[in-house]
Amino acid sequence: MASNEKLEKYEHYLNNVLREDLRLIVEERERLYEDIAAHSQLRQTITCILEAPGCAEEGLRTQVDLGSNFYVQAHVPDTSRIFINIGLGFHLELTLQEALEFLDKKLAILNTRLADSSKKSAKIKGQIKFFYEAIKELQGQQGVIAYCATMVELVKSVNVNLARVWLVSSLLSIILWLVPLLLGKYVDITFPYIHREDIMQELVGFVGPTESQNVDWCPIVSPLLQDTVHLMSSNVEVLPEEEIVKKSDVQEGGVSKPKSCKSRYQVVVVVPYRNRSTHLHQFLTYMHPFLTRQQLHYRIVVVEQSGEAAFNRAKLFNIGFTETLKLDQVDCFIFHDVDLLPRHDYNIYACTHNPRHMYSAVDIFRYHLPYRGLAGGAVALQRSHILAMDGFSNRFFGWGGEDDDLNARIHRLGLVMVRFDPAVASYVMLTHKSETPAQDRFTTLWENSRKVEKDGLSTLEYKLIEKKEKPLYTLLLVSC
Ligand code: NGS
Repeated sequence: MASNEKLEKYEHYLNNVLREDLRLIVEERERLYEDIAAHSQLRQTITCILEAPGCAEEGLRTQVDLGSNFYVQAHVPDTSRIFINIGLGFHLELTLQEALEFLDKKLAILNTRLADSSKKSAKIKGQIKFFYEAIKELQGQQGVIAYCATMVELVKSVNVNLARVWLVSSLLSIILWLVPLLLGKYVDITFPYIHREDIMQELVGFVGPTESQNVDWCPIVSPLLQDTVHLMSSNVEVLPEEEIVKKSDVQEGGVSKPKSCKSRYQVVVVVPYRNRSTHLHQFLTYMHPFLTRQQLHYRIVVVEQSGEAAFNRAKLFNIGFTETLKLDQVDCFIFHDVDLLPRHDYNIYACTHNPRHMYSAVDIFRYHLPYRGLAGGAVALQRSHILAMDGFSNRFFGWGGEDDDLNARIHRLGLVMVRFDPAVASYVMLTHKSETPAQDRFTTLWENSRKVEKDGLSTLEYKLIEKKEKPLYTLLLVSC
């Protein structure tokens, strides 16, 4: 098929089939959200009536909407029964208890439908992206064909030195190919962020066997999340240890989980550390309430490097991973610098299907990323992915490069790194002296990209000096 014919066909399918399917699914999701909200509200009203003292004897005083913002006062003498709309215009008279049971079943069905339609919409979005990329590629090909044709016409029509035309046109083509290549690599202009409304469906719900069995699942979106962002690097507070423990109900080892419901996500936050006690205190003061508001079941593990050897951030991650698995069989790990604080509660600290670079915007970069493949600061990785890529490299002593090596490992696995919307994945970095980059980091990176010998969890060697469950975190004191 000629490429412009193919292009037309793809564009038609994208605009008339896929976008239409997506519109219908989005409408269906909105209807489901409305339905869920209406049923939840009714459930809450019935619970209130059941719990209100004396309501059964005195009845219920309420207001009825007559339309156009006119209300009349009304009195319901008998609140023991209620008419429920069961669909198709049928209403059923039920006792309040029966109505609650009906509403619970109905809400469960609506939530299952919502999850189905979220899956469908993710699939269609994937297809749209695929066709969009294919169209871009075809348009690129057509551009090159058109450019060559113009050059041939030019040569034919003008009587000039052919060798010079060839030279100039080759130079022009090289520049034309290089500009987008360089822009794409160093400037973050086209990175596909996960939008805020899609975050919940991108998360993978791993829960361990220790999760309480006799309470309900926590809601999909935690009701404790706060929408306003007050955090700035200048106003990060520190609280006494006991106050943090009390505020977030933290157990020994820096473990916490919701009391009233079963968490949907279990996660371990691994923090590499040396000589930054103020930052660690600020981190713990901020992160415990933050993770608690997200209704996560989590543990904070601090891996402290002792001795004089240069700091080896990635090796500390390997140690944190290995030692934590001896405590809990957790499937989701977040490897996190001590000086980074997330500004937004909707930046949920659970794993996504793909590895995730946690920040899309940081105050010190004026809320822009320096380059597209950046994997520093904080990443969320599934246990299976960590094992498949043999963890991190142990060979990066000193500042820099180990995160670029991680990025290469992820690519070698055939995975891509994702990020949340910058409005959500926005961070503050606590101020500190900038580090001197390690001289050999580029050599190590280069060697690692070509090497066949193993380097990672399978070759990890370290000395565990102390392993202790402290009130706010699990400490691993190690020498590398
Ligand atoms: C790159 C480093 C990364 C580092 C990133 C951002 O140059 O390790 O800068 O650094 N890679 C190498 O040096 C090979 S930052 O601006 O956050 O200090 O993460």
